[in-house]
Order: sequence, then structure tokens, then C-alpha cells
Amino acid sequence: MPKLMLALDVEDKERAFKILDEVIDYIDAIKVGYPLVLPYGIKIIKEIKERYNKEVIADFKVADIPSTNEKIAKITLKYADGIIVHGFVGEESVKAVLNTAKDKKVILVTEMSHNGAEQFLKPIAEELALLAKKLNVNYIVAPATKPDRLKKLKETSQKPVITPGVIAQGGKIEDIIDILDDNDYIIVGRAIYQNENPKEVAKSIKERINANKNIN
Ligand code: NUP
Repeated sequence: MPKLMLALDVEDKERAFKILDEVIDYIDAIKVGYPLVLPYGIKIIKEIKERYNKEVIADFKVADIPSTNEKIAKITLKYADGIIVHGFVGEESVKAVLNTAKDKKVILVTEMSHNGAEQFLKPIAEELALLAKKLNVNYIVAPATKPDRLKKLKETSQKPVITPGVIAQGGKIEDIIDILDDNDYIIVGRAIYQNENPKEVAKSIKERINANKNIN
């Protein structure tokens, strides 16, 4: 069954820890991004890892020239288990991250989950998936909001996926579960951390993932 990754896009550390205390038994990995890292610095990742002993992925969507990408990746991967990068800046920029990453995970964005992805990313998303395959990155990001695209991009890249967009963005677990396997992750953020009972939601999402996968 696919794994569950919590998108911890809260801006307050105490709140972040309170949510993690509640949901930690039901999640497999934690994704942090600018909302939590900008106020507290990169070492917040170290703190999370020490306290919860879970995989932490840095969603920085790195998109710069190779030399700057390398610096960003080096600092980030001192603490995080993986980093999300953009491919539209060209393969040299992705290679710069891969060269720095060693045994850490490099995750390439293909098509994004929001409507705006139709404008620029969709037309090049399959090329980005082929780039993921060519450079042998560890995972791609592909949208749970568009199951047909998720399927296509997973097939094209031949890589496991990390898929955002369920519940808060309208994607349904039931619609993507058959596309996914054990190496893939479903990302859920707001549906869990904005709920007044994050533990119950995380538990029920985990159960739904398991139940759906068991039926098929
Ligand atoms: O295409 C993407 N869509 C997306 O939502 C790529 C992403 N990395 N994300 C991230 O996934 C987004 O920044 C947020 O952290 C998470 C989805 O959160 P939510 O919609 O479940 O709250």
C-alpha cells in the first residue's frame, strides 16, 4: 500500500509539534516547506527528525542555476532526507543537486496539482518525466488531482511518485489508489492539520489507503 506523507505547512513551531504528536503513528513521512522553515531556519528539520524519527522531505522546489542549486541542496540535505526540485530550469540544474545528494532523495516535479499547472507545466510534463528517468532521480511529484496524468507521468518516468492534491485540492484517494504501489507516497496537508482533530483524520486516511489497496 502507498505511504502517507504529511505536508506540514504551518507557520508556528508549537502548532507543528502539537500536530505531529497527534498524527505521528499514522504517517510515514513529513514534508516541510517554506512556511515552517523560513521562520525557524533549516535546523527545524533536525529538531523534527530527532523528536519523531521520521523521514523528512524538504519541499523547496529548487529552480536555480546549477551552482546555486548545489549550495541549496548541500545545506538542505545536511538535515533533510530528500529535496524537491524543478526540472524546467534544465538538466544541468538537476544534475547539480543529484551530485550533491549522494544517498539522499532527489524528487523532481513534473506536472503540478493546481489549475495553474495547465498554463506552462502541462505541455512539458512528459518531458520532465523522461528527464526524471534519464537522470535516475528517486521520485517524481505528479498530481493526485488528475489521475490520468498521474498514471501517464508515473509510467513515463518509471519512477515512484509523491502525489499531492487529495481532499483539500479535490483529489480523491479512491481515484488514485489503483495507480499507486508500495513505493509511492500520498501527500496530505490541510485536510489533516486544519481539522480540529488531526489524529482522527490521519487515522481514517491511513485506514482508507489500506482498505482500498486491500480490496484490489
Ligand atoms: O504540484 C504540487 N502540488 C502541491 O500541492 C506540488 C507540491 N509540492 N504541492 C505541495 O503539496 C503543496 O505545497 C503542499 O505542501 C502540499 C499539498 O497540501 P494540501 O493541499 O494537502 O494542503
